[in-house]
Amino acid sequence: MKTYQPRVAAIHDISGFGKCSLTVALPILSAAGIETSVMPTAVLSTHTGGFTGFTYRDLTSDLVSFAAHWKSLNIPFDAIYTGFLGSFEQLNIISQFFEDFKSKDNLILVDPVMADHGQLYSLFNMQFVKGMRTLCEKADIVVPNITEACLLTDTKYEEGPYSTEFIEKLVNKLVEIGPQKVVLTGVYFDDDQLGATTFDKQENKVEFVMGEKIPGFYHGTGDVFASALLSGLLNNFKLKDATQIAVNFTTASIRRTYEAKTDVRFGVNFEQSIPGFLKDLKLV
Ligand code: PXL
Repeated sequence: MKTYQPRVAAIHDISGFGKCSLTVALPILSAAGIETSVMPTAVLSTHTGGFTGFTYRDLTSDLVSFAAHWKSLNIPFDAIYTGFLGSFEQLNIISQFFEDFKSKDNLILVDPVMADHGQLYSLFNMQFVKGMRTLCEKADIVVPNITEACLLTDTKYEEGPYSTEFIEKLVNKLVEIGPQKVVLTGVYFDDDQLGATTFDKQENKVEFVMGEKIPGFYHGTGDVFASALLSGLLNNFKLKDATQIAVNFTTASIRRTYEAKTDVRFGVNFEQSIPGFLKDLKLV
């Protein structure tokens, strides 16, 4: 029987409706056998992608007291996983959190949530992008989409299909920021397949991990993907294999949502893809 249980600090907002951030990260990591502590960065009634009139409660000041309390308890984390941050000031607070909770062999995963489809989310500006780049310097692994990668590396955004040259240049520029590993999402070279590109500085190797490309733009898929990727890594899969597991899980969740003709703002049906995900993780 496996007795060691990895523990993650998940630092994201909680959006009440529209499956993303903590309402996605928590169930996925838990299903993968990982103990998940949460530090909510903001509370919203829905995510900000396509809904109007959402409520927004910024929890910046709570982060400082959360971190101080956790520090006093000396809680060890196997990974620190950040996503949507609620304000510019949170970048500094999280950076300090990394300093306080970094250990010899834990993993800092930064998903630089701030943009998609060539556009910054409504709450962010270029000052935030600069701050996010500084935060990425401290990460072991970053998981941006193409828009975020372009913003972080001062690259002109392009619509796909992409050339391998464009993608390879982008992952090389991302690694220059500082992380040892990069997983770039939303990569496609034709209309049939979509997936991710991985780059590991130590192995100096770019890999392409593809799945089925399903029509439409689905909300929250970046969070589903990053949570599944981290689940794979903490279950001791290598970067490429963990990425394949995350691509399979995200693709299966999108396919169910597409078949059901669900409003794309409502998030994807990842819940009913969990059995296949656990098989891929060799947990069942
Ligand atoms: O899934 C990314 C995300 C997370 N949190 C909030 C968002 C978004 C994307 O729009 O609005 C609040």
